[in-house]
Amino acid sequence: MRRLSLAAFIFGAVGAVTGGIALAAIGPPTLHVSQKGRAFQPNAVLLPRGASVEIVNDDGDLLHHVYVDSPEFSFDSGDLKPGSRTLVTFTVGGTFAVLCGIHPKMKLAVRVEGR
Ligand SMILES: [Cu+2]
Repeated sequence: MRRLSLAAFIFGAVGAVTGGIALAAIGPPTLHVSQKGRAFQPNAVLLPRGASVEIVNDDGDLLHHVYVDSPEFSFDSGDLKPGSRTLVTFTVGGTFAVLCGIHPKMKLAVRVEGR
C-alpha cells in the first residue's frame, strides 16, 4: 500500500514537470483515500507540504470521522456521513496519524515532506 501511494506521488511529480503551467494553476497534488471496510486505503501516504488528502466515506451506510491531533497540526472533520468526503491540507511537515473517532483501529499514516 505504501509503495502504491508513493507511486501516486511520483506520478504527480512527473505531471508537475510535464504540465508545469497547469499544475501551477491547480496547486499541490491531492491524494485520495478510501474508508472502505473500516480502514483507510491506502493506510500510508507521502506528500509534499501544502498538498491535500481527500478522504471519502465510501463504506456503505457506515458513519466515519477524520481527525488529526498533534502539537503541530490538528484537524477535525466532524461526522463523515456515508457518501461524503473531507479535504485535509497539510500545511506543515512531519509525520501525522489520521484517525477515525468512531473506529479506533482506523489509522492513516501521513508523511509530509518539507518545512
Ligand atoms: Cu470510521
